[in-house]
Amino acid sequence: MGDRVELSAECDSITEIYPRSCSFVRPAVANINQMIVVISTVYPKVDLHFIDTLLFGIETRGIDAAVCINKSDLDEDGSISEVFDIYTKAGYKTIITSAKEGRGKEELYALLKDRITAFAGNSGVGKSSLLNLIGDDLNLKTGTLSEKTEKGRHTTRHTELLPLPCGGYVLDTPGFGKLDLPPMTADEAEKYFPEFAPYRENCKFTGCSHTSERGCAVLEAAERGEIAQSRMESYIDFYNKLKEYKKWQLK
Ligand SMILES: Nc1nc2c(ncn2[C@@H]2O[C@H](COP(=O)(O)OP(=O)(O)OP(=O)(O)O)[C@@H](O)[C@H]2O)c(=O)[nH]1
Ligand SMILES: [Mg+2]
Ligand SMILES: [Zn+2]
Repeated sequence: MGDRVELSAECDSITEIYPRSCSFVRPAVANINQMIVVISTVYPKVDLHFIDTLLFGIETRGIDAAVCINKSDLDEDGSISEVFDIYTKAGYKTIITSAKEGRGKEELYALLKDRITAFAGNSGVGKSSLLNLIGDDLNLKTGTLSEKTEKGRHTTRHTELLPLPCGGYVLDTPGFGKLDLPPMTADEAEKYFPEFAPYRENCKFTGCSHTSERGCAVLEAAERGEIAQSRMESYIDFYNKLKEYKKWQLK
């Protein structure tokens, strides 16, 4: 969803599909300039590793990423502020919303204005509900959660491109919970963790992998709490997984 095409004079067929400026397999979208990763800390509970995989994939496409923590009305144990700190510290614009109570509507609106944005995240986090909050007439179908698993029921089945009253477009996408890492060598992974940038020049060894070296400025920053522990763990996991990639998988 999101391809730019040329139509025949009668507008009944596609005569050309233009090259994509960026494209994703999950969610299946193209030519967007921003992706908002929607999280809920309860029902369904956030999986930080999955969120980091999503953000990593967005970074590799060179488009803007933002984080939206929804269902703030259900926050009982303060985990929203923990997650907020993790992604703010990582340099991502992070907002807190409640589609149920209308919290964060203005901030979300400001983020979407005049841009082409795709929403991404697990099923049941409230992507469609947030869009209904923004565009009063959208009337997107929203789902219930499975009582047994507290997970979403994959209510949105297809990606929908919606024009916004404030200017811009937004793509509502079906939720998903698993994602492969984009193919690259392990040494490239550090580029896609924006919060490493101020530190990586100061590592003792050139070619430092930031996974275990002595004198690694990135690991030291994590030690001091300037880089979130969960982000560091995701990075080390990605690095090790990418090391396992075979040459043919990098093509
Ligand atoms: N309490 C609360 N419930 C919410 C909020 N946002 C969404 N929900 C509920 O969460 C459930 C799932 O919402 P959806 O908007 O369908 O979630 P989705 O992310 O679009 O899910 P998929 O389409 O399956 O990917 C529904 O029962 C919503 O009413 C919120 O801010 N607070
Ligand atoms: Mg939906
Ligand atoms: Zn290092």
